[in-house]
Amino acid sequence: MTKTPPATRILSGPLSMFGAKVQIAALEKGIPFELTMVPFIAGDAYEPKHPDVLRVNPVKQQVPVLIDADVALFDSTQIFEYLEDRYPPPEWLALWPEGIAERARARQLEQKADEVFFPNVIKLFGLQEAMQSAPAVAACAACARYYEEMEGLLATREYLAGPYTFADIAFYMACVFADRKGAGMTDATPRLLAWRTRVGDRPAVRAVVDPMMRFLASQGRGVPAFLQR
Ligand SMILES: N[C@@H](CCC(=O)N[C@@H](CS)C(=O)NCC(=O)O)C(=O)O
Repeated sequence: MTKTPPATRILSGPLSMFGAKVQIAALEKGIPFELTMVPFIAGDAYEPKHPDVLRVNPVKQQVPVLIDADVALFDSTQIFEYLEDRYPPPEWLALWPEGIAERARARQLEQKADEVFFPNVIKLFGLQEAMQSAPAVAACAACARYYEEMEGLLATREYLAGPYTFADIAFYMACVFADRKGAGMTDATPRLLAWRTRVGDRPAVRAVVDPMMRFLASQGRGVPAFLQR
């Protein structure tokens, strides 16, 4: 008997935090998908470029890429929007909250995780040998300030935007990479630490993050202490 391949394809990378976002969201929603991990070489580069990545994302040449029949998309945030439209609640798990204002706030938090918090972590990628340098110290301080801001949100709710949403997925993955690069959260933000455990214990999150950590370990690279199980 021939097996019908899932309609949806996701192209990600073994250490792609943006790809992991999409994988987690698809698993949370229970969407059947076929995963292609693009080649990864030492030096944190995805080479050679996969032909489908070049076709769908020719300028940026980045993962994740999602292909679903005649829809082909790049950018994790754009893919989140598509997944919620294509697999809407109540049949599929809602990953945006109900209510226009709540959804807008959740979208903003999702975007801030990628565009406000994560750029500090990207700076640290190139400063691993100079963590005492002024730019590294400034990037770590910016991460700490962002953690404090999220700690404030969690005073009144379990997840960043109320219910569990794409915003939590995005920020969780950004936090994993921040920790890897020396800007992890501390006891100064206990609610955020509890949030990290809450999100990290979700089966969909573990199903993506655990193999990623195994990959890191297989390469002799450090695994964040909170993910050493
Ligand atoms: N804004 C994009 C960022 C995607 C991105 O930076 N992808 C990285 C991997 S995490 C990549 O493919 N890098 C390979 C390269 O730039 O050559 C998104 O949200 O998907």
